Amino acid sequence: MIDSIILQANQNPLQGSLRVPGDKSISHRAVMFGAMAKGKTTVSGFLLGDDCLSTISCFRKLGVDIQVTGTNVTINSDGMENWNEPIEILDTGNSGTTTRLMLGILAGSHLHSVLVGDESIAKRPMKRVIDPLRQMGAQITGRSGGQFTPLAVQGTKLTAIDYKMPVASAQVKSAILLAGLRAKGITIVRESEVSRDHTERMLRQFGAQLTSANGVIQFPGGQMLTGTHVDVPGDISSAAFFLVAGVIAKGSLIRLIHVGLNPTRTGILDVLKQMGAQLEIEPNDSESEEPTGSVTIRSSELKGIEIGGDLIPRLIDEIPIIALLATQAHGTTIIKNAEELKVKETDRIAAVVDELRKLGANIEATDDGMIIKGPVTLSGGKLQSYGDHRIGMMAAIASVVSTQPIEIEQASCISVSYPNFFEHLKTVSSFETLR
Ligand code: SPQ
Repeated sequence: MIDSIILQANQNPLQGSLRVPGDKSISHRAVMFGAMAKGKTTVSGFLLGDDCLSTISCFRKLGVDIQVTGTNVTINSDGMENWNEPIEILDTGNSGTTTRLMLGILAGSHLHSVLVGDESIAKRPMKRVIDPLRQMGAQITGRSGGQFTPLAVQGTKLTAIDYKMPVASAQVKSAILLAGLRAKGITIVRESEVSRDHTERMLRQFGAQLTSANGVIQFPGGQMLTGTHVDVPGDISSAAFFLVAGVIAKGSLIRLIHVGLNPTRTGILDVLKQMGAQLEIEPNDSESEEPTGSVTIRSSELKGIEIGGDLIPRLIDEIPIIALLATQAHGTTIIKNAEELKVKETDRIAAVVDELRKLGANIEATDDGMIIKGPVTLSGGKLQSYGDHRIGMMAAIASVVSTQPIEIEQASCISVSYPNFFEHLKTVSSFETLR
């Protein structure tokens, strides 16, 4: 099977308005919370990406009734205490979020279950989740003492812990909080750098009591969740690819509507502003837990900046596309404190540096990030996605400024988070697919 796509170099302006697909982090959580809650949960704007479909498939194997009609999902559940013990393995596919959050959920259940993902998941560190869960009493075994999938979970009674996070990770925080739902006592999580807070917001939305202030989250165990409606906004991590396309392709104007503007996710907007992008943000008036709005971007002259510290968790998934952005900015961009990139779907520091260099970028890897000097005219060539959706989309967006066509190998991985990415790219450009 040929799994590559060739994009013609397109140096024409990009124009148009897009509604990017639903937020991946929120879509996963909507299904997980709906399955844990008692009653009916309805979800609109759900992301039909491969990762979120893996989450649905795992809960169906626990006997939860989940109906999908377009981007609407309905979950009917009698609560997690009525789930069935799965007779099949729970396949989490390429999804780190599914794997890590499921560990927290299953640890305090009454079930035995086995979690397996793809080759990339098998390499991603699970110890960071399993260590605190074991402190709560969880019984989890797996390869290398439980560091890697496949992982077997024997659900058991848990006790709350007071946990200081060693890394900024929403997945670790969420796994502990979700285990805390079933634990005896008050679970406390302390973050030195705040990671995305969709779990905290959604726990409240499903009726739970939780406090969060100054990086300390306190969550009393033994609470019941009640089914509700979740409206999933567009994913700012997906919007980021078109924001960058719009700012680097000369003469462009792109508007993105109904995008999530949760402040724990909007680091990309801060970076664009600091680099000099002409950006308009119009927040929507809404009662919803998750802030949303429209963002309009125009092509702009950009300057290099330094990106690090507590900004990193607010844009961690956007760093590949920020690296491409920096190749078009005047001066030097330094990205630091981003060593977490090494344990994503692939080593995103190595992948970004290797692939952008193939196009002629002036970029070098550091221990915790990269240094990029610009502006550079990018050529074309054959790029590898490494099966990582964000690297694949970075390569595709490079075609809006490259002088020659760009071929992307293993391009189908983009459907992990953005199944209609190429249609959207076509909508805003006069881009043509050669194969
Ligand atoms: O789910 P997965 O595979 O880990 O997805 C990624 C991505 O690029 O889409 C990371 F590879 O996003 C993570 C993100 O990096 C999704 C996430 C979440 O939904 O809680 C949190 C972040 O990961 P972490 O390790 O910082 O908790």
